[in-house]
Amino acid sequence: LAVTKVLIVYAHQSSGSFNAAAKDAAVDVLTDQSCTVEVSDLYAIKFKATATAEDITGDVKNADHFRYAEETKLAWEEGKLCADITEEQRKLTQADLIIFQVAAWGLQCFPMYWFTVPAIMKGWIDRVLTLGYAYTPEKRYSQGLFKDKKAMLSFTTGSQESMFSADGINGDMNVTLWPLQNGILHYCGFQVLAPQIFWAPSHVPSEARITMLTGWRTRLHGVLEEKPLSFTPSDCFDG
Ligand code: FMN
Repeated sequence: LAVTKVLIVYAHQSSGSFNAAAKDAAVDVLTDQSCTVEVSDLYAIKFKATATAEDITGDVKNADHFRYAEETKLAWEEGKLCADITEEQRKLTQADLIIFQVAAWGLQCFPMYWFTVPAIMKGWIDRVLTLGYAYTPEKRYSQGLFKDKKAMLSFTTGSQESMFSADGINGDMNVTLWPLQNGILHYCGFQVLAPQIFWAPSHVPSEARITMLTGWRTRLHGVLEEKPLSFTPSDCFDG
């Protein structure tokens, strides 16, 4: 029997947060469904967010004009990427689903910061999804290297849902998520599942927070069977 491996890339500073509760619920429900779940708790491991020459062990090819993508591609081929990147790439390679609370089955889990992921999670994206390992000019989007993996974003906001509608003050959430879902996840080939958005958990009564978590647990029971989103631009922006 094939075991689904899930990687949760998680970015919140506090174990008392709603994000922590959402991450814990995912670990609980997915483990119950016989998934193997790994969590990369980025603040806990003090994950380095900056893409620098220190990410390569030993000499770089061109120190005068250091080019991160090309140098990390070479380093990946030669097994010279630094240990924290290598460890995250190992988890990602093994995963079928990634949840970006993070994604192979991966989830990412995070509070929305400035319409996108917190810097530490952007650092994970910048440093782990290296050229050669996660994408090449030939292998991207539907031909992407991770086309057999699924990924989804799971995150909280400070805004109410109505503020992220097409005529709300923030504009359409689908537009906001385009760079993350299409430009990063789908670019690397991931089948992207619908995002899990917890609207303004800090501003609702505790019963409403419990209802949100119950809904999340219910969704997680069927999440492995969900159909991915379509990323034809016209599907998202027409109308
Ligand atoms: N909320 C939004 O809805 N949109 C934003 O762009 C946004 N940017 C933020 C930037 C920073 C630096 C901080 C600290 C918060 C921001 N927020 C924004 C609010 C957080 O998303 C919100 O407090 C968090 O999701 C609540 O979840 P938690 O209780 O698990 O921390």
